[in-house]
Amino acid sequence: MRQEETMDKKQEKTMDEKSIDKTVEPLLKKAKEDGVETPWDRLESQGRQCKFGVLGICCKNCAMGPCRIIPSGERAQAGVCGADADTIAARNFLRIIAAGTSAHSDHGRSVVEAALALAKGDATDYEIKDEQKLISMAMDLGVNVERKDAKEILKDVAEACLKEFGRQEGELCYVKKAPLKRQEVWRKAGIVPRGIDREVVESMHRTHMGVDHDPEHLLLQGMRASLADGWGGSMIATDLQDVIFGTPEPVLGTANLGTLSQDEVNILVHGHEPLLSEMIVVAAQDTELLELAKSKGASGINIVGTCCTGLEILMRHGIPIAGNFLQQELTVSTGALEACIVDIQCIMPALSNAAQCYHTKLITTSRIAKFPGALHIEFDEKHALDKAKEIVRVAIENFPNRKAEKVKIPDEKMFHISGFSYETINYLLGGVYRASLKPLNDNIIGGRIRGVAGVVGCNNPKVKHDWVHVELVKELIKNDVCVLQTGCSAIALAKAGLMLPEASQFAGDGWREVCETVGIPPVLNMGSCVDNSRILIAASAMVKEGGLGDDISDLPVAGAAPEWMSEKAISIGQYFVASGVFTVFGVTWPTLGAEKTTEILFNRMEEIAGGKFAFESDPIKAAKLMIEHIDKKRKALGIDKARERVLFDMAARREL
Ligand code: BF8
Repeated sequence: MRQEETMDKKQEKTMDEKSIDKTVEPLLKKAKEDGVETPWDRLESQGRQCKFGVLGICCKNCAMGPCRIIPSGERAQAGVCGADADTIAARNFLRIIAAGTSAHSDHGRSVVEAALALAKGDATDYEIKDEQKLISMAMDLGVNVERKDAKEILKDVAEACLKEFGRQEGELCYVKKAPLKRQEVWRKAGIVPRGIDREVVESMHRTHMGVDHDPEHLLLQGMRASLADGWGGSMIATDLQDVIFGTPEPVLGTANLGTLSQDEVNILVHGHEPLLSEMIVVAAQDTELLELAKSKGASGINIVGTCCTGLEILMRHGIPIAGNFLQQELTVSTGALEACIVDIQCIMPALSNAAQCYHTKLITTSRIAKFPGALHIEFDEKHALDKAKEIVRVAIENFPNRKAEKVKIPDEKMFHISGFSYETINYLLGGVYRASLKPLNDNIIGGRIRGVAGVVGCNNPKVKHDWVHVELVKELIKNDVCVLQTGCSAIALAKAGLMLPEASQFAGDGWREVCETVGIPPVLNMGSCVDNSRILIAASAMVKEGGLGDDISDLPVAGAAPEWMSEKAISIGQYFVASGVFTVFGVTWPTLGAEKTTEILFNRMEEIAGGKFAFESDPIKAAKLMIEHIDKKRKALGIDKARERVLFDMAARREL
């Protein structure tokens, strides 16, 4: 369905149009009976949504407005200040990126602060789990490691990271992790980020009334701000989380609401930062708390996650993932949650009302995020485990309040293999001593693998929950495309069973042979949304490995966010595009009312940065766009000849 059709339609959906997840229908019915509203209900009660907002051509940046441009051209062609549709849409787009960048990067800053506290001996519940990664961070940040112990190095690394946020001039250190040619592209376009905070502040300044009005100039700043996210805040978050909590390795996990327990204390962790959830995992194994749970009639403590906080503890500990973004209120509606612990981002304000319909305690924990009606227990990294125990205790004490007649836990539970960090993929392909992406490149050149796609992002009740993700990914793997995933998209595919090695039966012959030989699933879960930085590093490593050009924009790769909803998704999409990757968005596109601005994003950006956006809401058509792009790049590399079909004998397998 095209954007114009979705825009003109009231958002009423039959149950079949709402989700492919079998837990959704029964729990939507239960939620209704219990008086809980869900995003699907609220979308319906919105009626027709604002046409100007959907097209990106309304402006409320000053009190002469709000202004809107009438697309038919009969009336207003400019806001009161004279800004036309293109200026308004470009300004709005830049503000979206600034918000997304700040969310990822402020998360990164919290991790840096915790790391600094650990290094100074003030956060004694954390430890350094990956010293090798710490050393490699030190190298990238120009930190001298000689004659220093790990904590001293961590202190200097954390302080160097803090400088990346406040840097006023020059370039972010991590820019140098990109291929040399990519760095030159950015320098030539004038979009190398200086400091993370500076790019966000400048974006807000430029979009204030009466400052920057040239759409291309505004969108160049959008690229710069987004690069401060992908190659700055997000990458710092991923790297330091790996240092403190360990770099993920393959782990067997379970997904969906069947992971909730009938007879244990159920605790849901939701949000993005793993600083507290890591400690909740530790607290749940505390003997005293387990005894307390038993004394309250529970057989144990069951931690489950949702969204990116859930992915963080899934990737490192195999903690079950109960669902993705659109399932958060449904998880509460099971009536089986003793506590829903939230930190930051992607948490529906409506959770507060949902929790009040049951015995569930909604517990907010972040200094910057409070919800009316929730219990606030503020997290503090200096007393991390004590805080986690306090929160788990509240959940346990709440167990006797669970009402059996209000509990409905669906059976759906799917196994999956997750934990594919960049380092792990390197190791799986090349072994301990020769860890490298060479086998990946060789198989792309040889044609068994057609290319690589990053499929990421959210859910959105405007489209059938999980369906767009699953259909898009199935089409890609069927066409021999290796799929890397993060965020709620990864959770969708885990629930659908595509993250098991046996799912390689759904892949084309070439990608299936490689998956079977290496023993990996055809769809690889790389983690949370800040972990999209792992995909940037993998793409850079593919370039450095050789044989596939000398820039990310030469690679046969593409990206997609088919069910996106958040500003962070646009920021991610923009840093992929600015890094040279063709990236397709579904659902809706926020500049379609502005022809010139859309033209810059969908075409001109390719001339500037080698990547561009596209909008396609149909998953099969989106997959075809990505495959066409991959084939175009294969042709440019001269590897588009008929792709060989070789049956592997043992010698060939050993070589691979
Ligand atoms: O950062 S995919 S709904 S949970 S924004 Fe949010 Fe979107 Fe899920 Fe994680 Ni990412």
